[in-house]
Amino acid sequence: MRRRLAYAARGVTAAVFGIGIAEFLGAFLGASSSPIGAVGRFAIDSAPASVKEAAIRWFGTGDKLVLICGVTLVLLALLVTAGLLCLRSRTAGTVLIAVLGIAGALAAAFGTGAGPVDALPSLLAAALGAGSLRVLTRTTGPQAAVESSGVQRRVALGAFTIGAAGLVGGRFLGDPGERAATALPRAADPAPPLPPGHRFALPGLSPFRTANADFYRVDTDLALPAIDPADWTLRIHGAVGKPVALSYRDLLDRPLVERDMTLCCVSNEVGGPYVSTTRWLGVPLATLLRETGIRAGADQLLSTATDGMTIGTPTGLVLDGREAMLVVGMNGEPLPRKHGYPVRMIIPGLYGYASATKWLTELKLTSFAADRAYWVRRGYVEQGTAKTASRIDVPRPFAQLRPVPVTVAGVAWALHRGIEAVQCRVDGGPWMRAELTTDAGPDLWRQWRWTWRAAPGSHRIEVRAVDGTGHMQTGGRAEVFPSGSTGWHSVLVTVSE
Ligand SMILES: Nc1nc2c(c(=O)[nH]1)N[C@H]1C(S)=C(S)[C@@H](COP(=O)(O)O)O[C@H]1N2
Ligand SMILES: [Mo]
Repeated sequence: MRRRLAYAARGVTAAVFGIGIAEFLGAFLGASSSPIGAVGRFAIDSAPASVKEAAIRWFGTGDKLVLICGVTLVLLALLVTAGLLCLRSRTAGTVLIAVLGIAGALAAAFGTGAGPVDALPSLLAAALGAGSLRVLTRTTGPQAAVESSGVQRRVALGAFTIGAAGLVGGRFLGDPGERAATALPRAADPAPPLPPGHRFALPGLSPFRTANADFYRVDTDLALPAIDPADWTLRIHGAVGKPVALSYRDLLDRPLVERDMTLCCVSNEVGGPYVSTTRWLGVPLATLLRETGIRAGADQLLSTATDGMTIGTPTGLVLDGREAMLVVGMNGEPLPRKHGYPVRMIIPGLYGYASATKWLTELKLTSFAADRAYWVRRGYVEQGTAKTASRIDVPRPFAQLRPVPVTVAGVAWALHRGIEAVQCRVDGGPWMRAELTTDAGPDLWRQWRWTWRAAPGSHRIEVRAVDGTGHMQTGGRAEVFPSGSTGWHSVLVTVSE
């Protein structure tokens, strides 16, 4: 038994040694070369849309942590197996470790946004892991004699320590922290003042403007891209008369506009949290695109990010007069890293997967027939128009209430169409008109509240909204895939004396 344990531990030690050194060196090559990150990334990119939705639904923004833990557990099991295999055949154990490393290298090389160089750390991990496993399990020759003397155990401990230090060091080096404080120019065209009465201040109700730290985050990245704005360029090419390359400075030198807008995610379930509102600062995108001379037939604006994400937006919508922007600032600060620093896109009216490219580097004028974006290849619809939605923030689900007038409140949004009315009902009764905050524009959500004379018992409160074009939010339930969820949000509460 002790011998088996020792061999299992050697399998793990050899791999920690190899992966640790590789992760450390990989930190100098960039995020996509991390062997563990590469396998995680591969899992994310190849998982069917349904699995991803389930992961988001069950784990929310913690889905990535769960993924990393899962990959690590599977890896540990395989390494223990490699160690145990060495009891029978050292060659078999070594081969297993090498095969794992090569699989990591393939995942790294072919991952979204990666290239052949990214395979190097995993190949190194394979070589170091396999080599050290052979040394650690040597039972003949000079090492065999000292096996019992503890020398080999010390060698193993040393290898483990070096590997662990590499892992920690690699993490540290690979993550440069929050972006450097860049002072952004003032907007030439500041956000119009929000009308009086544009918000309610109620405990539990989502604030009209979301703090940057609370703004929802959805992306496919395990490690946040780290981009130095000094090295950043945006290429605009494809079906244009005059391709251009712009630096961060070029963007900041243009007249900046500031607009308040709500953004939401196609993965948001009915009543879900993936919707937020902020004050965006950026460059008007339509003007910039027109300067390049867009050619006929370019019905898709395909944007690419450093993480390899591709997002396709209907060109016509970008140019139809809505406030499409290349964003550099959020709520009076430079964009935070997790929201796309240094530059992202925002186009009112569309879900994030069809408009809100973070860590943007490339804009290509093309057609929907010629190019398919990341989520479209995975079955989501090309035209990612955001659907009308409304949410009850208070009371919370399963709240215990007293039979007094209760304030029911929440938010409603229909991006770029605006909200005209919100209605509530209890236990399937008649719909009652909720009170709305003053309309601050069609690109923004509206808060609403309604006073309910709560009677004892268990009750279901429901909400629905009418958009600015007069269309009632549909009560028919639809799943997130392939074009966004629909249905009325409801909460169950209990009222007792
Ligand atoms: N580069 C990149 N941009 C991206 C994504 C991504 O995975 N990578 N996710 C998109 C999706 S699905 C949404 S909903 C929004 C979310 O933006 P946020 O995280 O700033 O809220 O970013 C979009 N832009
Ligand atoms: Mo999204």
